[in-house]
Amino acid sequence: MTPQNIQLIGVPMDSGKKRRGCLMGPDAYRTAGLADALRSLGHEVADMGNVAPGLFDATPHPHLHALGETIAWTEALSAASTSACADALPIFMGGDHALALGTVHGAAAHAAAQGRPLFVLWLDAHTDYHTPQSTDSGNLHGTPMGYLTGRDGFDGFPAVPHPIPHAQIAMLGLRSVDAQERAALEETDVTYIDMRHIDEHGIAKPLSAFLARAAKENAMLHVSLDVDFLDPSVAPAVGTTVPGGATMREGHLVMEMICDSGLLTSLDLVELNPFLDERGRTAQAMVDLTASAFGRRIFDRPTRAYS
Ligand code: 6HN
Ligand code: MN
Ligand code: MN
Ligand code: MN
Repeated sequence: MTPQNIQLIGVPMDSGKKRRGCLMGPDAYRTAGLADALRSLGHEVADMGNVAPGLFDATPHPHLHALGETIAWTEALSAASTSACADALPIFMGGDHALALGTVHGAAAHAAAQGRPLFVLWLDAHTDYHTPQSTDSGNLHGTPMGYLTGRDGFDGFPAVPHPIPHAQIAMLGLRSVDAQERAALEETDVTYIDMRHIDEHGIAKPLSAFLARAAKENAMLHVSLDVDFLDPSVAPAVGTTVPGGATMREGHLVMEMICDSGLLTSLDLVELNPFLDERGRTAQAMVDLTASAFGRRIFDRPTRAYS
């Protein structure tokens, strides 16, 4: 992989759900050595410190958890993402998945200014396609895909002038989809690849088709990696564990293929809750996956054909 200019941006955002702990995520990635892992692969890496939200109205909403704080984060992150995308390849060290409300919003503005489409790869057990009206939990980390595709109902949030067309989105690793999300998504041409599909066909085929489509359109690619994409047996440090997830090798293969595509322009690492970790193993797993996306290889040349 050609050397990249990477900015690490800490996002200690914890407002997207009630259970606390994701605010410790950025420091867990720093402690696990993310910057040095990327430098050892030949990249230039700058740790830009943490983003903070502006002042916000903390009046409780009857249904939505921490609405005012989440809106303030979205505004701050959108601006931070647009400017980081102009200078470098940003890695947003979360923080919960509500941070994608802002990071993808900002990346979409940057892509639009470049006249290029933005493709989004959502690696998650969940689709996160709720609106503030459809969510049962009131946890806004379940809504970024709904917001970014331009669904109605996000009053108070920044307008979405560049909604991501569903055809430019792939969701991979799905195994926990609420009824309202399923009904809405089935009306769209989003690419959803659930665990059953992965079991039957493998993870490589549907992913390479999506990446080929992005390459053909000269797209920018935002990847949003939720810890719960992985099976909880290898990544326990997440509040929303769902059994039956991707193996560590499936995770690496996805990241290696992203690297080979040369398409990656921004990355979120989300939902790590260090309070729930076991001796840092989940933080380490996320660092290792990130390294695979930036060129870490078992061997540099492919295995020779047998016989
Ligand atoms: N995540 N669908 C559930 C909800 O509360 O709306 C779970 C959301 C999980 C959020 O994956 O970042
Ligand atoms: Mn998620
Ligand atoms: Mn999830
Ligand atoms: Mn829900």
